[in-house]
Amino acid sequence: MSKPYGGQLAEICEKFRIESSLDSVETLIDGIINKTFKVNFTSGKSYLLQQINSFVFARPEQVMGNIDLVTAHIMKKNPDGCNLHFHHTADGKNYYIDKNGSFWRLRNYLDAVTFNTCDDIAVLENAGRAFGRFQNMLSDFDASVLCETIPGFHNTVARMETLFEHASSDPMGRAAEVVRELDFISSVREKATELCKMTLSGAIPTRVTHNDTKISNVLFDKNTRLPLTVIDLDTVMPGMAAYDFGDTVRSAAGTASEDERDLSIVSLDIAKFEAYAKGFVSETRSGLTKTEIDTLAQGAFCVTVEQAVRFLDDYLTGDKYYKISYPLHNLCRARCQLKLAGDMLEKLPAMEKTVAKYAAL
Ligand code: GN1
Ligand code: MG
Repeated sequence: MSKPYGGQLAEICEKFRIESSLDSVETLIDGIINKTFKVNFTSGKSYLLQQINSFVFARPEQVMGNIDLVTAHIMKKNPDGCNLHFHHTADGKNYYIDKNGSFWRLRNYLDAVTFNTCDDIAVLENAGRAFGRFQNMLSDFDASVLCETIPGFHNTVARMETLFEHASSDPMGRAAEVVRELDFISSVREKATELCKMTLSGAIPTRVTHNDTKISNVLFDKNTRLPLTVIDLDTVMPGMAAYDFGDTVRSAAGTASEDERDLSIVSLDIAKFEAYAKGFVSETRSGLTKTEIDTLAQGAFCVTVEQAVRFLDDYLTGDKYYKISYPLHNLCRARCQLKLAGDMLEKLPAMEKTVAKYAAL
């Protein structure tokens, strides 16, 4: 049995009142923010134990407060579905802070399959349905009860400003390496911040959204490949439907993974885009405004540029936010996202036409 944290994980699991002994622990590579373990008990049951990254989430108890409210809402809407269940400690909290101040949570383990990239068109359409339904389930959720767990999370305007400030203060002496990237970002700055500005002015409504709709955040049935549930509710808070739509396009409708180094193979696959758009738009066309529908495709471009800005900013400021596997990882991620965004810009008219086709059905 592997013993990450020197066996301390058993003690942490006990706090969540699991009535069995810890048998084995598997470290899962799951996302690039939190640490995730599959903990297997002698009873035969498994759970997902996560250590929340408190550099990213300064107030993890607010994240867990939001999750309590959102999971209860979804459970009411979808009582017979496959739902996330976070276990509570003896004092009724859905988290535990250990003696080192680390923040832990434990939920039911769902035996399912996830995709980081995906060539199966049917899976993409189903991912669209899953995130579309998730959006619908939250359409009557009172946004005012949610904490903004990461202020300005999808404020592309502010993220751009921060990037350019860091490019000029250059704390790590890396700005000279990214001149071309900064030039490209400047050239698309207006288009990439347009939806964010429309939301700030009220032209696009603010909704309760997932805000991290990577395709890896949908669980699919191992056999049928139908969507089971949407996971990673850490950033559910007020946001833009177009960014939720767009982030799945960014993560799943490209021809390569998020950190591909061979930029010659990075582009948007229009067939994948169409499959995803079909699923998402079929579920949401009656709930979203015309302006929202009309700007969904642009949302993919905006969120992809924003993601590049975030990776590049992390590179310029010393790689503190995202986990990296090698020194230039964030720079490579940023370059890959910029290549994808550039291709999306060229294909935007076709993408908009595709969305309009499914909106009109
Ligand atoms: C992070 O939670 P995870 O690792 O799937 C990030 C997202 C980014 C994504 C890029 C809280 O997602 O916003 O889009 O990495 N989450 C947070 O892979 O910053
Ligand atoms: Mg996340």
